[in-house]
Amino acid sequence: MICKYSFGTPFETEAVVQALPESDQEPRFLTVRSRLPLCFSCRLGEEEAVYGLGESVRGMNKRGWIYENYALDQPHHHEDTRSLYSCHSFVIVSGPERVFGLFLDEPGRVIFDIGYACRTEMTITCVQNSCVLYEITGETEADIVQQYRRLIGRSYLPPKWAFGFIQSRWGYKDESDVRQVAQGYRDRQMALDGICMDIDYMERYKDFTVDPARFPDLAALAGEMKAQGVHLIPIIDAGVKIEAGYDVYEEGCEKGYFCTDLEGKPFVAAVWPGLVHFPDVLNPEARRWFGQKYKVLTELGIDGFWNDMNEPAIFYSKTGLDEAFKSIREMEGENLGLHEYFRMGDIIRNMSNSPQDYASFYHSLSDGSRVCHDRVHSLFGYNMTRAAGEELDTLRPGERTLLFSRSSYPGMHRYGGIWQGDNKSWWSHLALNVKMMPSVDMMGFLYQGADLGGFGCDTTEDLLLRWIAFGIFTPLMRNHSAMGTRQQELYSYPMWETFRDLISIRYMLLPYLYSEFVKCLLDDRMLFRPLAFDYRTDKRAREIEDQLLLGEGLMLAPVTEQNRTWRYVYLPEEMKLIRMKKAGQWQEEILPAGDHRVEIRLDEVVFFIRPDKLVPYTLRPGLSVAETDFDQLSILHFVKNEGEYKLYDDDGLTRDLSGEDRITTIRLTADGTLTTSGSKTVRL
Ligand code: MIG
Repeated sequence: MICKYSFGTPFETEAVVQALPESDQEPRFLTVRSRLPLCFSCRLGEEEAVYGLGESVRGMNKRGWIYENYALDQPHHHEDTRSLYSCHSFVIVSGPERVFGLFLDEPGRVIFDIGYACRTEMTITCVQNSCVLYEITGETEADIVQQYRRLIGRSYLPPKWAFGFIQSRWGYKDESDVRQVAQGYRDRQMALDGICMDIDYMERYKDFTVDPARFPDLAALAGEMKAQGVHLIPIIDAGVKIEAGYDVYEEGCEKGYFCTDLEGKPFVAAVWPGLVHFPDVLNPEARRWFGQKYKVLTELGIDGFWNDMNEPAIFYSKTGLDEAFKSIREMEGENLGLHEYFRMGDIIRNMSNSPQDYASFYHSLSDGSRVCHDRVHSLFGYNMTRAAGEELDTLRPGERTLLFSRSSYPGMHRYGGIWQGDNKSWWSHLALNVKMMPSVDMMGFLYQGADLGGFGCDTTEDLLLRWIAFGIFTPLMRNHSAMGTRQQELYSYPMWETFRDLISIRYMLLPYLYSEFVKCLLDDRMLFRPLAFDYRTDKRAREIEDQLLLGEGLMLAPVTEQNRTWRYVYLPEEMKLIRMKKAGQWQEEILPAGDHRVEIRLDEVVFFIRPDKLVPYTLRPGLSVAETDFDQLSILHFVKNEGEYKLYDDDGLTRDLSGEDRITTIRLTADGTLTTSGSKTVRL
């Protein structure tokens, strides 16, 4: 059951798709501590865990830290980081006596103190003194997640090819770089489905332009790549460059489609292109206009995009820069004490993503009113991606388009996926990737993943191997790295054959991964779950954060430490261990419930099958999703009595998901009798 309570003057975010009546009672789980500022509190029992907050640092259980939901371009995902790119204000409090969910639909700053000031208390502060609060009660975490997801609507479905391996790097500067990457993979028979094009493909970083010198014929290149099974995925940044003669800029000014300053003139900020205006994506007309611009690229055969810098990130604003210079000039000639010296550094650093800038521009809403950006800050990425998602549906009728965004808010999950932002090539960030998967899933962003190998800093071959070994299970499987860091293409490493083999496992498991993804989407369930959600009464399982459940049949236990060839794995029940080196080659062993010391060498993947579960796989994985055979299947299985699996499949492109013919039912009994009904051929 969901109860809705409104406080202050909430802003209509369009996160929620269900109209619910306002409750006339006081909230049941939260105490209203004060209305100015708007602050709620809730006692936390000793054994209660708090799950959620989507994209955020630390563990699956968020207890013991303070988080600020206010979209931020934050490349430092440290333990003490309070904000990342997205704002996901949904949590579940779960303990032996009660379980309930809280969703705070509020796009201004929301602070979740989860046992930080006081270990046994959670306080939630809405800095703008408004919010719509939803309290969700249910039997289990899964039940609450499902209700939450039905409240916010069905998740985005990418095309099937988006489940293939994607190579990316900030630094591919021209078509010969792109060709070289495709060839690097092809020559070594390593699977590849996409190459991301970062900001250098654009002409002076202008959205919806292609640099004619570096990419003289993008349509031809896209066609050439597609013939090899590779899709090109260009980046789109939030800011539109101010440049006379640039159509997007001129049209935007003329039609009043940019965010404005106090006086009503287009607001000026500086990002990669230099000075820019931001499209006013909160305005439906401007949103339609911006979304239609993607046509420039879809007409060239592009069918995938990633939206970046849409918190929106601001390096500096004109006013901020003037003020900074002024303050520094005032210091000139003065006796520069250490205090002033450090302040000088702060003045420069604080120019980026400054609260003052966010408080100094406005959105024009459809009813003619204006709202200060600060009030609705976390909605920008959502609406930029919504602009793209809505219009791509008309630009590419009948076909799905790959779309993922850096910043997001609930509601955006209907239009695209997300990546987990600028992580680093650190072992701790591999562990963070693992922990963030279920939290982000909870929010409805099923299509998600982190930059495999790490974005910032130099990676190492062993880190990349372990990261890929985990990444073969994440829906978005993308290797991405920052300019200036060590090359991260898998074929450039001495152990490239191992990388090739690990990736082949991904393609082998695609029928299961795709089927589970779509089934979770249709049922509003989570693909990745903490053990705590499925083994609710197992006290030991409730504290495990370095293992994950994937779909109905699998449990993962990745290695996330350097120089380790083994790890402890906890099995809440008897399971079958699968040790795989490449598609089609594995050893298996049945292990009893309890703790196990499991060898996991650098060139292998270990995962577990739960009792009476079947995991279909293809007998013929290809070098791309298109080349992969989804019809001739076999199954990994651990059947003690009887196992049944309903496999979902489709053409990977159509948006309509109905039709009984998409389901193949596979049944296996302990005596080895296999029965199948549906269109697939399945053999043992
Ligand atoms: O300020 O486009 O998160 O994936 O490679 C950096 C360059 C801008 C940040 C994105 C990253 C991308 C990078 N961008």
